[in-house]
Amino acid sequence: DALTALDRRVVECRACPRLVSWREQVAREKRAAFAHETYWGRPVPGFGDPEPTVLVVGLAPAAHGANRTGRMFTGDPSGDWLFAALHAVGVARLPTATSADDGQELTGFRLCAPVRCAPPANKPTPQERATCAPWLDEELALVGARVRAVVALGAIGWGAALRALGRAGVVVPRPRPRFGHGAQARLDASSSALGGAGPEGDAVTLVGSYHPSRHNTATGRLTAPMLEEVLGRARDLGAT
Ligand code: DU
Ligand code: SF4
Repeated sequence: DALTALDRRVVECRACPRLVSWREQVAREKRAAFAHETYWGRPVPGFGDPEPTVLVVGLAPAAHGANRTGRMFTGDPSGDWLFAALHAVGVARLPTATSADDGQELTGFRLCAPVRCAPPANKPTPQERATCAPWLDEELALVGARVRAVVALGAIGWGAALRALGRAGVVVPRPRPRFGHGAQARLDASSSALGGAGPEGDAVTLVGSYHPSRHNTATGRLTAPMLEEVLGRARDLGAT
């Protein structure tokens, strides 16, 4: 199908020289704990429901997480938190995500990233973000028809999600809605292929969460109940 065809093209992408060389270097050198594993070392496609009502937008694959396992948020501490919370709110089949063939499945939810290759220091350049944006646009065009909520993980995910929604024809107000944990912005989607008409009209609601990176979870800035509250809210928005 069209989504499979898109994934097949995404994983062949070599448009960003710095990221191609980094993702492949990490895959060669590995981390001691994964010394005997074959790293994916390529772009990571979206994962989850092919007809989602909720999209979760992160930042980029982790060098030893998705860049190792080949599946979004799979095999790193951020993903451990995210999948546990997705399971807690009833949309993930399993509470863990360890490898691309672990049997994990999402219902109603889909995970995607505005940058699809692992960047050095988790920091893509503005040019790399611009180069990768069309992949997210294509994915949104294919899977967006039922999307009622978008969860942005972190301020960068929030900005990337707003820009992608804007490109898809969703109305992004000025000044732009501000990121915060639990922040919520209802955006008019009547001029876009996203959203579909809910009881209160054609809209997509953007919801912010602190990113479940170790920096946030280890310091207690983000707790499991905080993440579950946001994901549960998005699940309920998706059901309207
Ligand atoms: O081939 P497929 O059944 O469409 O699944 C591809 C891939 O996506 C598989 O790893 C499960 C996942 N997935 C999911 O998480 N949620 C769905 O509703 C459908 C598929
Ligand atoms: Fe291609 Fe995106 Fe990877 Fe750049 S980051 S090489 S555009 S998949």
